[in-house]
Amino acid sequence: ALFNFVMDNEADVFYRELPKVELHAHLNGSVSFQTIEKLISRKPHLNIEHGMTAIGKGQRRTLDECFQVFKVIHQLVDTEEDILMVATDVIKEFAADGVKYLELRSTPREEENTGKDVNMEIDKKKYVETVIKAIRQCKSEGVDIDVRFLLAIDRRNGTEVAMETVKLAEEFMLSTDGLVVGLDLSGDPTVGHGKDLLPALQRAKNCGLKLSLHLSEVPSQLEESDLLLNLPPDRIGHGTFLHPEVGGSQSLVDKVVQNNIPLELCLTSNVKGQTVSCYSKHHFNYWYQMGHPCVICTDDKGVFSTDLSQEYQLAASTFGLSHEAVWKLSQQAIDYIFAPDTVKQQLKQKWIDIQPQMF
Ligand code: 6MZ
Repeated sequence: ALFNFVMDNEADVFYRELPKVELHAHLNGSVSFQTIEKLISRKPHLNIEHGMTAIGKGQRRTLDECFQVFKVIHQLVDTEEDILMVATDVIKEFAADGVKYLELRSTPREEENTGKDVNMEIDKKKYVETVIKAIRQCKSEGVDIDVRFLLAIDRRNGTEVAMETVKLAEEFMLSTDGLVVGLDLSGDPTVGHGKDLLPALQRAKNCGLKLSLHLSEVPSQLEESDLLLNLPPDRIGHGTFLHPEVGGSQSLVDKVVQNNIPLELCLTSNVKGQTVSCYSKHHFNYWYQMGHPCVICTDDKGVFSTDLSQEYQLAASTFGLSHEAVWKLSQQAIDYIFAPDTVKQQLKQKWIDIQPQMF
């Protein structure tokens, strides 16, 4: 039973050594089994077990149940010390998996921690500062990964919190010398409506923050997706139900194609969260066949018991991609990062340096 939560499989050497770009990773969904163990030992009074924080091999949950899992993890990660440890561990784990550039996203949270130490209180600003601190610590330790940060807007929190998050992102974009590159819109897709968040998202765009929006993660969001696509966003998370074959529409597809908006695709997340019935039916196939920009991502590597190497291998084995095609896929992802062109050039050089050892 224990093995269930460690990792589904381990990817082959090619996929582990493949240099990779991760663009869709929620911090608190990316907490590994090992880190969860450390958190549980810090908070035994919560009576939380591993089975409550991850979805193991062959298991599936409804998307709704997935959101219950995040609540449990948030209970375990509620002090500055926890956030620092979680962020540091997650960054080092991505680096160990061959990820050379990572955009982490997380929802700024405030925690009162009443009844405990006064200095255990955390506000949203401190939350962001703590993630930034972890990024800087890893950098100073020489961890071989370039990490950027997206502040996440949880759609269930409505208009005002969204605007507050955008203002926080603006502040940090200026004060962190480019570590904060943009915003994510996420949270339970069945709660709230995108139209309430448009002013905040528009403001973010106007001040130079990049936008990655969860779009059509569940069916019947045609109207919302259409509104959000008019911004347009810089990248799309999931986009599972955009195309007509699954109840989307050709006009949504046309907007994505005309604006050349890359899709962040998370195979295991969608299969385990049951918005996609099996790997072979994943919409990666639809967009990839069309030659549209696609980036393979993990979403929540802890919750879904996976890593980026495995996701590349799953895409390759499901859709018959050669090693060369996989290499190209990981290399092209560099073009869709939110960091500036100088960073893209550095990464492209890294891929050139590594390539001869891979083939
Ligand atoms: C939408 C998701 C998500 O922000 O506390 N999140 N939002 N769809 C998904 N598909 C499975 N997976 C994660 O990380 C956890 C939060 O990320 C968002 C949810 O808002 C979740 O509470 P942070 O670091």
